[in-house]
Amino acid sequence: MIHTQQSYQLFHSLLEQQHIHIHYQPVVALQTGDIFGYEALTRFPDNPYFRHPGELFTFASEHGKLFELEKVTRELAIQSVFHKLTNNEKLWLNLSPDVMYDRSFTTGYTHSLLEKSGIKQNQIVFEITERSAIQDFDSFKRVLKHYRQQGFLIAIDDAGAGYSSLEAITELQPDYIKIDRSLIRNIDQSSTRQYMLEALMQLSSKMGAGVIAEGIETKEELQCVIQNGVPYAQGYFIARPDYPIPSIRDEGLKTIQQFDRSNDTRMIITSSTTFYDVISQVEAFVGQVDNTVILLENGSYIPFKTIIQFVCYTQLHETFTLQDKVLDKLQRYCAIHQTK
Ligand SMILES: [Ca+2]
Repeated sequence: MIHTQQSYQLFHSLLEQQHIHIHYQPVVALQTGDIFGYEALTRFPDNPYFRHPGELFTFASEHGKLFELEKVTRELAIQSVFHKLTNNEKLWLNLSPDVMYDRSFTTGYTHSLLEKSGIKQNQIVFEITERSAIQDFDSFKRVLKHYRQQGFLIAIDDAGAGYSSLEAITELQPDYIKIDRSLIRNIDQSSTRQYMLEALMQLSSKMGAGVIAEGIETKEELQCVIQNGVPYAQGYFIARPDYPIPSIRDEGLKTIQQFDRSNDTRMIITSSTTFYDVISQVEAFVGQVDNTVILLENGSYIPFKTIIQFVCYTQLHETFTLQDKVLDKLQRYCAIHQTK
């Protein structure tokens, strides 16, 4: 009881005397090594009652102070970063579902805070933590819709850590999926973890969500996630959370920039590229999926590459002849499809 009272006093003094501060951990784009944004993480001085942020947030939640604590940390996170954040960079803010339900969260002070700081809504990603608190997906989806309509983005934290995260991903259709560090640890040595990553990558690409691998601590883990086509990553090997905002560690940057991408399927279409060139590239790509087949109901199968060729040719054959230069036509073709 005494312990609780002292914890309570400490909690309030942390909040009121502004002992809480924010560290920022970079999220890096794995194709280029550019910084994609930062996750804001709560920090406070060493003390006998709260050893790490998780304990502080649990205490706040148990004593009805979570909203207050998250408000302070969110405001600090925006205030301490705004003069450093470029237009292309995003800011990930951890948020409990409970807080998003709270009416006073929706009153728009986040807006006025953003207006003052010059950060746009679509630079803010609410990172949903503590999925166990999402009891009712339908009502939570309505809450998220409210934020989405204002331009905010949504990420699911700790994906792959348990069944509930898969449910959250499919139900909530987030803009970003953060792969839990438990799945990333030693992923280079575990084919099972790589299969799980692959499955999450497929799920996210079907839903148009970006994937961020969290907790990268070794060069081998970083190489493995690049190899698996993960677009973004964060972790100690790339940069530790810090303030002022840290840059990417040399070793991490080197690993990203020197990664051998020669096996990647990519092509640059210039004004002299012909449709034949594009088809050749597709042929090269389908060579990589030689063993994949689509099973039919009657027990027969069609090779996956045949399906890709079929789709390509039928969609494009009326638009192009093989000798056609494609850049201009392709741009028009794609524009037509985007507006549909
Ligand atoms: Ca997080």
